[in-house]
Amino acid sequence: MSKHLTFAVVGHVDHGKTSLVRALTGMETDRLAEEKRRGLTIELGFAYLETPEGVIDFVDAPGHESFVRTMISGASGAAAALLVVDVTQGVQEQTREHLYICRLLGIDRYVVALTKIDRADDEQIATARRNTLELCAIEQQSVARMVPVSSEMGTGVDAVRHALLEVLRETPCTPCGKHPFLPIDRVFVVDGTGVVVTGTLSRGAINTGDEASIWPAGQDCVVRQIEVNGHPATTALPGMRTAISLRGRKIDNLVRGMTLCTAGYDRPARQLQVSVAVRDRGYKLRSGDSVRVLFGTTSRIAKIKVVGGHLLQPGESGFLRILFEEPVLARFGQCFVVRRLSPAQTLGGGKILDPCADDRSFLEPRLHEYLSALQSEGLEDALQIMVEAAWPEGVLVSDIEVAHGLQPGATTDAITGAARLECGGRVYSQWHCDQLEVRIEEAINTFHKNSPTFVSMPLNKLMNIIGSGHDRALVALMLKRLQEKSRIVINGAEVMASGFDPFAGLDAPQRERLGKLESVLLEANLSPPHLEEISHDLALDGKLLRMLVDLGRVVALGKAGQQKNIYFHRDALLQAPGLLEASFGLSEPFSMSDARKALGVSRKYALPLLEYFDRLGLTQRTGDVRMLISKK
Ligand SMILES: Nc1nc2c(ncn2[C@@H]2O[C@H](COP(=O)(O)OP(=O)(O)OP(=O)(O)O)[C@@H](O)[C@H]2O)c(=O)[nH]1
Ligand SMILES: [Mg+2]
Repeated sequence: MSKHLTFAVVGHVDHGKTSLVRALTGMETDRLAEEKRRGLTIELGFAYLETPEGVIDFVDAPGHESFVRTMISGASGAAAALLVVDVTQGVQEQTREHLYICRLLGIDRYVVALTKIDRADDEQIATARRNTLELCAIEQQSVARMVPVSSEMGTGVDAVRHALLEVLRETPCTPCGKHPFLPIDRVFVVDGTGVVVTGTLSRGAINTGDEASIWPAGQDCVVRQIEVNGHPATTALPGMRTAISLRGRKIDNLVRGMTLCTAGYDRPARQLQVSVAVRDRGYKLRSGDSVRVLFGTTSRIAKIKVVGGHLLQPGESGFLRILFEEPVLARFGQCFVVRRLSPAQTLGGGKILDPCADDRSFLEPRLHEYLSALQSEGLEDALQIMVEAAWPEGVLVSDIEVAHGLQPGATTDAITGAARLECGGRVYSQWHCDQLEVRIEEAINTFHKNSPTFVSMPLNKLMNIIGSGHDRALVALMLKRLQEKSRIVINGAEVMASGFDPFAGLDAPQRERLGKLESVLLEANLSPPHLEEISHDLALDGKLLRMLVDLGRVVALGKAGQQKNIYFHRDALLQAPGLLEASFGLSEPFSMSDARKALGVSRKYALPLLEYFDRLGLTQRTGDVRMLISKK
């Protein structure tokens, strides 16, 4: 696909922007009757020039000071500017303001057209050239191409075209990426086609048939047809002037300022965090000020808060939190302009560093550091600050993707760098996770120390000790890591330190009683005595019995729904299925009384035993009979 570059055509009112676009392209961009009558551009105009090397798009902006907002919405999609200066007047107020705005919008490729040379002498042309160069120097813009032209006579038009082409040639293609973001600058209805929206695609590719969302109208719609520069296309790429006809519900109330995007990726927010530079001649920015904020084709009144202070003086740079009444949709890295409400004046601008800053209170202590990292494109550092500040909650992967303009899926590596860990769709700081791991191990060891006769620690107890703020999935992962390092043993809902010897804390008489208890139960085989019968003889301590149960050496059984107070030795239980198999094989059903005989026990033991085998899946009950289940 050939190259595309959009030029914003900017400059003071009446300096000849529309005439130059017409001379370059043969297209008339002043379409409104009022524009024709007053000889004044009011709305954005669109034209293009097809060349063998690619397409140059023009967004013809109005020059009148009353329409600066319209100019901003036109220029915000452009990657280059054609600055028009009438040599008979030289640099004027909107020449300055437009160039300044272009700089704020991140435009750094220019062609300057010195127009109306048919009405000026050489000295006027030389003065206009000098003044313009001075202005460009002030605005720190290098303008390599400055072309004298008369749109009226046609002189120099080819030279302007040539200069534009050179810029096109020098401009690298914009990376494509996913998730289109199209600030809408025009909406109209075409008979037989329906609703059409246009704009300069600022991110991602759009294909016919794609599903899209229009924000804030919220309608889900489908891209029916795409038109790029008057030609049908199947795909539109970033940087292209794009017209899209839509199919969908409730798309008849769309207006400029809305954005076509992918549902579920971009997120509207009431707060943005931005870097800002205040215009050096002009006004201060103060926390609490109401201002107009413009980005893409969006223009809203909002309140500002200076991050880490109250005031930014003219010429100063800093960070702002911008608070809107209603949510707005912005994207990471998008440029914005901030204007005074009355009298309307451009105060400054910068870049949107956090397009969804609604829930960022956790970042507050490190906000300046975080925004500084983002401003200097230190994504790695910014991510690290974010996840550290978000401990112990962590940050959703999808939040990180949107906040930092990352592509979903493919960026997992970037998100989970060496110092971060992903678990359950959230990202955590590795350092904090390591600390958590240490705390978990300490908590288990402390439990063993304080409760030496407990073989293991219930996980619920562990969760209570390490704090409820931790996600269970993260704790589970830390436990798994400890288990992989053979530091702990997990047994169902219980956990124990690997090196823990539950018998180490017993004194000699306790050990003796424990040994006796085991041998009594073992000897009793499948008909163990009732506890009361032996507890007196053994001076039995409930803790000792529980230890054997926790260790799995003794199993407590009882009738379904009743207390489990019959204690079998594990080794005795292990023999039982073999006894049943010897009597009935795998195919012969047996009743309770058959089982009693085969096992040599009374009904009191047979019932809990068979129910236990049912639970283990060793036997299967059908009515009054059971069968052994083949383990093959
Ligand atoms: N003689 C002469 N007149 C010109 C030239 N370019 C533009 N004009 C005239 O200047 C007037 C303003 O031209 P436009 O092209 O409408 O100016 P503009 O910058 O688009 O004005 P706005 O969009 O309203 O800011 C018109 O009457 C044009 O005919 C030129 O090169 N030579
Ligand atoms: Mg015009």
